[in-house]
Amino acid sequence: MINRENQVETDEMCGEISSDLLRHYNYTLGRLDRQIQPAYLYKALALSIRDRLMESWRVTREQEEIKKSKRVFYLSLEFLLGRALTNAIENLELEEEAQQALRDYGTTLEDVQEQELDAGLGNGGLGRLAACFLDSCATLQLPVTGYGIRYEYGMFHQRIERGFQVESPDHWLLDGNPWEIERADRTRTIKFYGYSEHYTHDNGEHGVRWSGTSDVKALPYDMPIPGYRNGTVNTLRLWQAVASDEFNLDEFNAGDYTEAVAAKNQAEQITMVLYPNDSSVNGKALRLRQQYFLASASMQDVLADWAADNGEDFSDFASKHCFQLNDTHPTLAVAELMRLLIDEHFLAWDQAWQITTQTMAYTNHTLLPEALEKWSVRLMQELLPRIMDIIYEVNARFLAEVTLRWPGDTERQRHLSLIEEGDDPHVRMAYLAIVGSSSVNGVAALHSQLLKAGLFKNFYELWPNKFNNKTNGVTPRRWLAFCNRPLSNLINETIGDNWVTDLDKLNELKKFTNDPSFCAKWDQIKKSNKENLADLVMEQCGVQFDTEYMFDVQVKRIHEYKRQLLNILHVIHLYDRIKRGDTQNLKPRCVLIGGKAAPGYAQAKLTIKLINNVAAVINADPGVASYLKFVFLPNYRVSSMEVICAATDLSEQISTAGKEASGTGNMKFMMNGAVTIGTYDGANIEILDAVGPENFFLFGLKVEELPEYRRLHQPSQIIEQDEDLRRVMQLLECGHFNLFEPGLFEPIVAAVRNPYDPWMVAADFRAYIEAQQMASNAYDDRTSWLQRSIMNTATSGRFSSDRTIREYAQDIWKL
Ligand code: 26W
Repeated sequence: MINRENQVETDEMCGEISSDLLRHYNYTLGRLDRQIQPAYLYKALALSIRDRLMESWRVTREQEEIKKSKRVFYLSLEFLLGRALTNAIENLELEEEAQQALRDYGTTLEDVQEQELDAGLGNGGLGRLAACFLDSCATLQLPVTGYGIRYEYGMFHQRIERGFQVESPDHWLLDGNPWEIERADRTRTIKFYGYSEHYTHDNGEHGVRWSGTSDVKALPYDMPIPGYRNGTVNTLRLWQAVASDEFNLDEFNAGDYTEAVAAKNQAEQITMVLYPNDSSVNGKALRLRQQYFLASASMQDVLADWAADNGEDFSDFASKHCFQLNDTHPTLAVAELMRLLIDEHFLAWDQAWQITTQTMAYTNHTLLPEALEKWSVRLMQELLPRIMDIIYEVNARFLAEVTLRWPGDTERQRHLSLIEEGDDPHVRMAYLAIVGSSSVNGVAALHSQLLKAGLFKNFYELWPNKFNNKTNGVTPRRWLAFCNRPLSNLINETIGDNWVTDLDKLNELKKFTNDPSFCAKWDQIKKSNKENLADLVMEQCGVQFDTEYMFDVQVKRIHEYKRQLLNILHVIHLYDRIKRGDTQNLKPRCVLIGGKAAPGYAQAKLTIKLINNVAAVINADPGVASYLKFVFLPNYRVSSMEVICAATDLSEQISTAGKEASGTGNMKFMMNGAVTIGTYDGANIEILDAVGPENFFLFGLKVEELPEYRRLHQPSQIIEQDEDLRRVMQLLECGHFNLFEPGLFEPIVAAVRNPYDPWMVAADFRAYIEAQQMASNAYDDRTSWLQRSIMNTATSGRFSSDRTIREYAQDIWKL
């Protein structure tokens, strides 16, 4: 056994970055290249930086063990981390030294960071939120650990062929991941299949165990999560599935060794790929396996630590733990914790239930009915029989409570039941999450309101105190300080650098909206950021963006509710105005749309095709070039947003009211001084409130207006009566954008003309066009636009994830 005293301190182990870099390049990576290979230079630098995280990582862990304070576990099927290198370097304040070291190799940090693949272990907002939260927890020095899945393949790579989205696998681990540490000693065993076996303990009591299972091993990999210049390094633990040696024992015994080894694949498939569905459920058994795999591995991991210190005494467990469920995806943790406490630690139901409900907390991220998870009882019974037993018992006891509250109200019982009855009964995962938790929160004020009034109304009546709001936020480190160095330097010169961990300080910028020299610098920085984006657009799309034009940007997953279509209609309208010579007060724009469509979502994929076809017509027309450019930027991801948000003038947040739970891209744009054009939806409402209506282009129907408008909605009549929309629809319907692909866009035309269009595109068209014209006019008056831009940054303090996490820590986690 080696004593701590005998171990060399990291400080002594690490020399200069430059010598460590060389050592890792030659020895760790074993490279003998005459010419330095950029990919290996990145890796050697990453390893040198990781060395510098190690000591703080160990100390953070040890201090937590000593303090024995309450700990929080953030359970999520998705962590959309993006790149780690610059983030780690900046957090450790090693930028200068790293740049210095790289100078010897004739390169820069900016170039080397391009070698790192994004860790794309998430779809969009929900996964990126989890990453921002981890950053804030480390910065606020809170004892929070992330638990997730180490997908072999992350979010697919998107490329565009003939205007269509083409997906390819994202094998991000192929060249290894320098940031992770394998922890084989913490491997867990996860049960599947089998049956519940009832037996009698020695003391005569009744017990249940889950027998006859096919087991899979869960092997954890830890990723360091550094706080901002504070010595704290928290942990994200990602589980990988590995076949157990006993896997397919029968075949081994039958002597079919090679067949049996080959069959290990099945077990290892569990963590092979991230499901690319965003806001629509996929009922595949493999997805259910992923969810249980994460829940079981994580709960076992926590209980093992507890039992090591406290034996079988669970009396203090609830006051020392909190599990935050990122949507319903990890909700089986509720049933799994019950199972472990009852079957393996022999607690009585009531004590186990008290611990479970006291420690679990659930965050809802969507109101869309198609995104609400339901699992077939039949499937669950086969795959997770013991878990299904427990869910049935939770439900029976819960319905008894409902009966007490509303005697004889069978209608209400049916509505509240965790089981949706029918030919093929399903478990309602959101209901399991609500019943099993002490807190249920939405992610923006409006969204939390709508949860109480609609989706979860019955539960709200039953338990009003469980419900609360936690408006989302984003980390100001990645989303301002690091991705927009020039702007953050200017802010530092002007008001000092405390804003990085206290974003409300940005308020002090308000004073400078009338300072001409400050405004000129602000303008200059935006312009140079726009040049960076223009370079990216040229490289990716072959289209020249002019930095004098307004940069009008919508980047997010492609979904009908987000209404990229409305944006396209506006672009076609501008094109139509140019072609008919109505250019009087038309101001030049570069419009950029980016985002991935779920591979099975035909309408979203067709929307991408339409963007590309419209863009091809516009960009090929020299008569249009002095007013309008339009591109679809392929493979939108975290690292592209870092370039995009710093360079945007106008941020498009145009969802149908009541559909976007919060939005977080809206906050990144705002922080970087973009002005929003948006609907009264999600966190837009709070952004509008913070920045003031004169600095925000609001348009469109409000949630409370929609039902009435839906009843009377006659899109074809709107089209008939609105000359601009009529002309736009004519261009679409006559095949102007698909001359050689007849009929291709019929589903899109039909969607706009559908009287039951859920997204109300035609209804908001006129208001949108008018708001766009106001934005154009405003941009034309550059001095006042700059003031608007500065005001957006200055009032973005509320949208720091530090604020959000403080609220979670206080109200839910009780840290
Ligand atoms: C089960 C398939 C599935 C996968 C992901 C269903 C639903 C989802 C998520 C709810 C999609 C998502 O990312 N939601 C977004 O969460 C963000 C963070 O709270 C919000 O800002 C977005 O408004 C919300 O759409």
